[in-house]
Amino acid sequence: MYNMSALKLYIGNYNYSSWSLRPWLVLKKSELPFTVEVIDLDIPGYKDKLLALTDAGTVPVLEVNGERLPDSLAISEFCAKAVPNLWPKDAAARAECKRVVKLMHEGFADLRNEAPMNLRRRTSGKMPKACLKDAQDMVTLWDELLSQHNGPYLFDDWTIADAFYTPAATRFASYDLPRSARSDTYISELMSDPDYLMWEAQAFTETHILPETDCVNL
Ligand SMILES: N[C@@H](CCC(=O)N[C@@H](CS)C(=O)NCC(=O)O)C(=O)O
Repeated sequence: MYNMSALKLYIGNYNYSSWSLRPWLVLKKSELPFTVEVIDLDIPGYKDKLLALTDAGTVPVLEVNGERLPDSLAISEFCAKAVPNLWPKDAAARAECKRVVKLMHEGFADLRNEAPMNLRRRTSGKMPKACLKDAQDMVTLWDELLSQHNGPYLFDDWTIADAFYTPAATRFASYDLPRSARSDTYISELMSDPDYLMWEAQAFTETHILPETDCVNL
């Protein structure tokens, strides 16, 4: 049995590290106690620090009693094994939820690359076509799921899927990406979540700036 008081999550910058935000939200919702260590990304020597943590050379990393587990989805699965309710209870809904989490974990590359998470940013510049296509596909996915459930989340109650789509929701806000009224309500729900707001408050205090993602206009 794990000593749950010994969980430590290594994350990247609050403002930029979308992969870190996901398991951080899952850990908050799990109510498992954990501590956080920030590794400032993209400064000299950061990669060595990441590689000293795990061979993956990325954050997030969860330290559990001295063992280190990389990858946002693996960490989320770890939490879901420790506490109930992070996946839907119903087997069919759970399978569908895992499918859409996998979609986010592996896909929407153009949205991720062309509209990097940057919580401080607000712009309405023209976005590349491929990025708009990913955004449209995501809105279609959200609208389908929201119409099949009672909301406010993709599978009624909050699940790991909502953690995985929260960084994407912030991109719609940062880059003013087109969305339906239903998806707009969902985005607002995710971005007014009290745990998300705690994370965002940290991002607003960070002083590290990546010029290529922080310029005022695209
Ligand atoms: N599949 C990994 C991706 C993790 C990832 O790419 N993290 C970024 C930060 S958001 C990173 O550590 N980048 C390090 C680098 O660019 O060298 C996950 O789900 O955790």
